Amino acid sequence: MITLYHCTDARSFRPLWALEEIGLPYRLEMLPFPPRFLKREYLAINPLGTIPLLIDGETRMTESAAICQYLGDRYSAPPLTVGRDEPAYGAYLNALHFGEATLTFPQTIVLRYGSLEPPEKRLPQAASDYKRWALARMRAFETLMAGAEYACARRFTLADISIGYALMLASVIGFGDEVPESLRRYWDRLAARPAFLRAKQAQAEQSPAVDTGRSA
Ligand SMILES: N[C@@H](CCC(=O)N[C@@H](CS)C(=O)NCC(=O)O)C(=O)O
Repeated sequence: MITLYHCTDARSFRPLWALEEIGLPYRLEMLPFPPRFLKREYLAINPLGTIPLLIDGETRMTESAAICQYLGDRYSAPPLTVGRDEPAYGAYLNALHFGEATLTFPQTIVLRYGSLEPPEKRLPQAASDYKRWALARMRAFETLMAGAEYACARRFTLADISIGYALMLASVIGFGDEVPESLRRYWDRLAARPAFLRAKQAQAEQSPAVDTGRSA
Protein backbone atom coordinates (compact mmCIF):
# COMPACT_ATOMS: atom_id res chain seq x y z
CA MET A 1 0.00 0.00 0.00
CA ILE A 2 1.38 3.39 -1.01
CA THR A 3 1.64 5.92 1.84
CA LEU A 4 1.50 9.66 1.18
CA TYR A 5 2.43 12.22 3.83
CA HIS A 6 0.44 15.36 3.16
CA CYS A 7 -0.58 18.77 4.52
CA THR A 8 -3.80 20.39 3.34
CA ASP A 9 -3.39 22.12 -0.04
CA ALA A 10 0.42 21.84 0.04
CA ARG A 11 2.43 20.52 -2.91
CA SER A 12 1.67 17.00 -1.73
CA PHE A 13 -1.76 17.71 -3.21
CA ARG A 14 -0.20 16.89 -6.62
CA PRO A 15 0.49 13.22 -5.78
CA LEU A 16 -2.81 12.98 -3.90
CA TRP A 17 -4.70 14.14 -6.99
CA ALA A 18 -2.60 11.82 -9.20
CA LEU A 19 -3.42 8.84 -6.97
CA GLU A 20 -7.10 9.66 -7.34
CA GLU A 21 -6.87 10.10 -11.12
CA ILE A 22 -5.08 6.76 -11.47
CA GLY A 23 -7.43 5.06 -9.01
CA LEU A 24 -4.72 3.55 -6.80
CA PRO A 25 -5.36 2.54 -3.19
CA TYR A 26 -3.27 4.61 -0.75
CA ARG A 27 -2.88 5.51 2.88
CA LEU A 28 -2.97 9.24 3.58
CA GLU A 29 -1.00 10.56 6.54
CA MET A 30 -2.18 14.09 7.27
CA LEU A 31 0.31 16.37 9.04
CA PRO A 32 -0.02 19.86 10.51
CA PHE A 33 1.85 22.58 8.58
CA PRO A 34 4.77 22.98 8.86
CA PRO A 35 5.52 19.45 10.09
CA ARG A 36 9.18 20.41 10.73
CA PHE A 37 7.94 22.42 13.74
CA LEU A 38 4.51 21.00 14.54
CA LYS A 39 5.26 17.28 14.17
CA ARG A 40 8.92 16.90 15.05
CA GLU A 41 8.77 13.09 14.95
CA TYR A 42 8.23 13.43 11.18
CA LEU A 43 11.91 14.39 10.85
CA ALA A 44 12.80 10.82 11.77
CA ILE A 45 10.81 9.62 8.74
CA ASN A 46 11.85 12.45 6.42
CA PRO A 47 14.94 14.40 7.56
CA LEU A 48 14.08 17.16 5.03
CA GLY A 49 10.90 17.84 7.00
CA THR A 50 9.03 18.67 3.78
CA ILE A 51 5.92 17.20 2.23
CA PRO A 52 5.17 15.31 0.10
CA LEU A 53 6.82 12.10 1.17
CA LEU A 54 5.63 9.09 -0.77
CA ILE A 55 6.59 5.61 0.34
CA ASP A 56 5.98 2.70 -1.99
CA GLY A 57 7.81 -0.37 -0.74
CA GLU A 58 11.52 0.44 -0.95
CA THR A 59 10.80 3.65 -2.89
CA ARG A 60 10.81 6.98 -1.04
CA MET A 61 10.22 10.21 -2.92
CA THR A 62 9.95 13.86 -1.85
CA GLU A 63 9.45 15.78 -5.12
CA SER A 64 5.81 16.32 -6.09
CA ALA A 65 6.29 16.47 -9.88
CA ALA A 66 8.66 13.49 -9.88
CA ILE A 67 6.14 11.52 -7.82
CA CYS A 68 3.43 12.21 -10.41
CA GLN A 69 5.81 11.02 -13.13
CA TYR A 70 6.67 7.90 -11.09
CA LEU A 71 3.03 7.03 -10.39
CA GLY A 72 2.13 7.59 -14.03
CA ASP A 73 4.98 5.48 -15.40
CA ARG A 74 4.69 2.69 -12.86
CA TYR A 75 0.93 2.43 -12.38
CA SER A 76 -0.74 4.14 -15.31
CA ALA A 77 -0.37 4.65 -19.05
CA PRO A 78 -1.67 6.94 -21.78
CA PRO A 79 -4.07 8.73 -21.87
CA LEU A 80 -3.15 9.93 -18.32
CA THR A 81 0.53 9.95 -19.27
CA VAL A 82 2.17 10.67 -22.63
CA GLY A 83 4.10 7.79 -24.15
CA ARG A 84 7.74 8.14 -25.24
CA ASP A 85 6.71 7.49 -28.83
CA GLU A 86 4.11 10.27 -28.89
CA PRO A 87 5.08 13.64 -30.42
CA ALA A 88 4.00 15.42 -27.19
CA TYR A 89 6.31 13.38 -24.92
CA GLY A 90 8.79 16.24 -24.46
CA ALA A 91 6.02 18.79 -23.96
CA TYR A 92 4.51 16.48 -21.32
CA LEU A 93 7.72 16.17 -19.28
CA ASN A 94 8.35 19.88 -19.68
CA ALA A 95 4.90 20.86 -18.39
CA LEU A 96 5.12 18.32 -15.56
CA HIS A 97 8.31 19.95 -14.26
CA PHE A 98 7.46 23.52 -15.31
CA GLY A 99 4.52 23.43 -12.90
CA GLU A 100 6.85 23.02 -9.93
CA ALA A 101 10.20 24.50 -10.92
CA THR A 102 8.97 27.55 -12.84
CA LEU A 103 5.41 28.32 -11.71
CA THR A 104 5.41 27.25 -8.06
CA PHE A 105 8.85 28.31 -6.88
CA PRO A 106 8.29 32.12 -7.10
CA GLN A 107 4.96 31.73 -5.29
CA THR A 108 6.67 30.14 -2.31
CA ILE A 109 8.63 33.37 -1.81
CA VAL A 110 5.34 35.31 -1.91
CA LEU A 111 3.81 32.95 0.64
CA ARG A 112 6.78 32.97 2.97
CA TYR A 113 7.67 36.67 2.92
CA GLY A 114 4.09 37.87 2.45
CA SER A 115 2.38 35.90 5.21
CA LEU A 116 4.09 32.88 6.81
CA GLU A 117 6.94 34.78 8.48
CA PRO A 118 6.14 36.74 11.64
CA PRO A 119 5.36 40.40 10.78
CA GLU A 120 8.82 41.71 11.74
CA LYS A 121 10.52 39.28 9.32
CA ARG A 122 8.22 39.85 6.34
CA LEU A 123 9.65 41.38 3.15
CA PRO A 124 6.83 43.12 1.25
CA GLN A 125 9.16 44.06 -1.62
CA ALA A 126 10.21 40.43 -2.15
CA ALA A 127 6.58 39.26 -1.91
CA SER A 128 5.38 41.77 -4.49
CA ASP A 129 8.35 41.24 -6.87
CA TYR A 130 7.94 37.47 -6.83
CA LYS A 131 4.18 37.73 -7.32
CA ARG A 132 4.85 39.83 -10.44
CA TRP A 133 7.41 37.26 -11.55
CA ALA A 134 4.98 34.37 -11.03
CA LEU A 135 2.27 36.17 -12.99
CA ALA A 136 4.69 36.95 -15.84
CA ARG A 137 5.57 33.24 -16.04
CA MET A 138 1.88 32.35 -16.09
CA ARG A 139 1.34 34.79 -18.96
CA ALA A 140 4.23 33.12 -20.83
CA PHE A 141 2.64 29.72 -20.24
CA GLU A 142 -0.68 31.06 -21.46
CA THR A 143 1.05 32.06 -24.70
CA LEU A 144 2.58 28.57 -25.00
CA MET A 145 -0.82 26.93 -24.48
CA ALA A 146 -2.21 29.07 -27.31
CA GLY A 147 -5.81 28.47 -26.32
CA ALA A 148 -5.48 24.67 -26.01
CA GLU A 149 -7.73 22.96 -23.50
CA TYR A 150 -4.88 21.15 -21.73
CA ALA A 151 -1.16 21.66 -21.17
CA CYS A 152 -0.10 19.14 -23.82
CA ALA A 153 -1.20 16.28 -26.06
CA ARG A 154 -4.73 17.74 -26.44
CA ARG A 155 -5.98 15.74 -23.46
CA PHE A 156 -5.87 15.77 -19.67
CA THR A 157 -2.59 14.26 -18.41
CA LEU A 158 -0.67 14.24 -15.13
CA ALA A 159 1.13 17.36 -16.40
CA ASP A 160 -2.14 19.26 -15.90
CA ILE A 161 -2.00 18.31 -12.22
CA SER A 162 1.41 19.89 -11.92
CA ILE A 163 0.42 23.12 -13.69
CA GLY A 164 -3.02 23.10 -12.08
CA TYR A 165 -1.57 22.95 -8.57
CA ALA A 166 0.46 26.10 -9.28
CA LEU A 167 -2.77 27.86 -10.34
CA MET A 168 -4.54 26.57 -7.22
CA LEU A 169 -1.71 27.90 -5.06
CA ALA A 170 -2.16 31.39 -6.53
CA SER A 171 -5.74 31.31 -5.20
CA VAL A 172 -4.66 29.89 -1.83
CA ILE A 173 -2.13 32.74 -1.49
CA GLY A 174 -4.72 35.29 -2.54
CA PHE A 175 -3.96 36.39 -6.10
CA GLY A 176 -6.05 33.89 -8.03
CA ASP A 177 -8.08 36.72 -9.56
CA GLU A 178 -4.90 38.10 -11.18
CA VAL A 179 -4.11 34.83 -12.97
CA PRO A 180 -4.52 35.30 -16.76
CA GLU A 181 -8.13 34.73 -17.77
CA SER A 182 -7.66 31.73 -20.07
CA LEU A 183 -5.66 29.98 -17.34
CA ARG A 184 -8.49 30.66 -14.89
CA ARG A 185 -10.89 28.95 -17.28
CA TYR A 186 -8.40 26.08 -17.66
CA TRP A 187 -8.23 25.86 -13.85
CA ASP A 188 -12.03 25.77 -13.59
CA ARG A 189 -12.03 22.75 -15.96
CA LEU A 190 -9.41 20.96 -13.88
CA ALA A 191 -11.10 21.72 -10.56
CA ALA A 192 -14.36 20.20 -11.81
CA ARG A 193 -12.75 16.78 -12.33
CA PRO A 194 -14.16 14.07 -10.06
CA ALA A 195 -10.65 12.95 -9.03
CA PHE A 196 -9.75 16.50 -7.98
CA LEU A 197 -12.90 16.68 -5.86
CA ARG A 198 -12.14 13.27 -4.32
CA ALA A 199 -8.62 14.45 -3.43
CA LYS A 200 -10.08 17.56 -1.77
CA GLN A 201 -12.54 15.41 0.13
CA ALA A 202 -9.86 12.91 1.19
CA GLN A 203 -7.67 15.61 2.73
CA ALA A 204 -10.70 17.10 4.50
CA GLU A 205 -11.82 13.75 5.88
CA GLN A 206 -8.62 11.84 6.49
CA SER A 207 -7.15 13.38 9.53
CA PRO A 208 -5.66 11.35 11.11
CA ALA A 209 -4.68 8.71 8.56
CA VAL A 210 -7.37 6.52 7.11
CA ASP A 211 -6.95 3.84 4.51
CA THR A 212 -9.14 4.67 1.47
CA GLY A 213 -9.51 0.98 0.65
CA ARG A 214 -10.05 1.86 -3.03
CA SER A 215 -8.48 -0.32 -5.65
CA ALA A 216 -7.39 0.34 -9.22
N1 LIG B 1 10.13 20.79 -4.74
C1 LIG B 1 9.42 20.10 -3.69
C2 LIG B 1 9.13 21.11 -2.58
C3 LIG B 1 8.62 20.47 -1.30
C4 LIG B 1 8.31 21.54 -0.27
O1 LIG B 1 9.11 22.46 -0.02
N2 LIG B 1 7.10 21.45 0.35
C5 LIG B 1 6.69 22.47 1.28
C6 LIG B 1 5.17 22.52 1.35
S1 LIG B 1 4.37 23.01 -0.13
C7 LIG B 1 7.13 22.14 2.68
O2 LIG B 1 7.17 20.99 3.06
N3 LIG B 1 7.41 23.19 3.48
C8 LIG B 1 7.67 23.03 4.87
C9 LIG B 1 9.11 23.22 5.24
O3 LIG B 1 9.95 23.53 4.38
O4 LIG B 1 9.38 23.07 6.43
C10 LIG B 1 8.14 19.50 -4.26
O5 LIG B 1 7.73 19.84 -5.36
O6 LIG B 1 7.54 18.62 -3.63
